Amino acid sequence: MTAGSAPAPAAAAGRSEPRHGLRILVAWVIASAICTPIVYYVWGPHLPPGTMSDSAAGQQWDNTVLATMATPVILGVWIYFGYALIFWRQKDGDTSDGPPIHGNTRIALTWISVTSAIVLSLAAFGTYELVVPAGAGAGEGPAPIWKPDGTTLQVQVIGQQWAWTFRYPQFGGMETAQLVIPVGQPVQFNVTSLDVIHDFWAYQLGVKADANPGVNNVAYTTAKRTGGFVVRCDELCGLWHGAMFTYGKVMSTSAFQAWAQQTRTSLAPVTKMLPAYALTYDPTSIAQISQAELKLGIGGAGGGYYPPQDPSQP
Ligand SMILES: [Cu+2]
Repeated sequence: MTAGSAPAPAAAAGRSEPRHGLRILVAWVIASAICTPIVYYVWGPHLPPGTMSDSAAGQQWDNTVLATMATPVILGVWIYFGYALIFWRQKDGDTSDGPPIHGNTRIALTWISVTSAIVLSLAAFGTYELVVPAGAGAGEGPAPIWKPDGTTLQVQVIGQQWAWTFRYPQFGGMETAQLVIPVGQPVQFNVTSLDVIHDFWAYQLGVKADANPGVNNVAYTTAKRTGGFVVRCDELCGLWHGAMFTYGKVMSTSAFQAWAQQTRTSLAPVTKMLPAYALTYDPTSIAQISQAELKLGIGGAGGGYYPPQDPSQP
């Protein structure tokens, strides 16, 4: 309450101001030593998008590194802010300005070198992570520079308002509403659209590639374990954009082969009517096919372009 009790001797002494910088530094070092390993080891393995594929695992690793590097930075801001709130509060009745501070070369140099080191190392890390994991699960356009080793299973992803279909050129060009891939084999997604701009997002696989009409956009991934994953459209594409999702499956190699052969056989009559497999399609000719399918009484009410579902399939 009384203005003079504690600060008076300090003010009188002039130099006995506590070493604020050292206090903040000690608090920051202790907090960082505790929190940074927690972020890396405890939070990191739970960061999205998980580890279902190599591209997903790569993205999780990126997120873990970024979160770990951000931890001391955020703690520095918070601790400085908290310290300032507690110890540098304006005293009651004190309406004077603080002293002008300028020309602290040590602080300026430290600030410039530390922030430069952080930003440049992140730029190097980001570039390396784009190149080395061979595609990182993102669409690389029609002529990818970085490709995975080994034989790839090719799956064409076709977006249209408002559904995804998938063509398998290595299985006779069949087109199905089911996305099934084998575990352990590199998959090459060739992503395109028949109408507006969509975005193919297989979340748990860490694959995300724009689906543009007239464009073949290539993305790679290799699934690391079997199971289901979600496929969404991630580009606002019209009235039913929010309903444009489906579920995909990663199967064992033998189960995938069995599924693919069976589907190829059951879809054979429809496959014959489809346009030949191509990297992009002319939507005007597809509309004619759709009408022809309707006349023949095959295909669904949603435009007739979708192959009928095999009810024995899950
Ligand atoms: Cu869409």
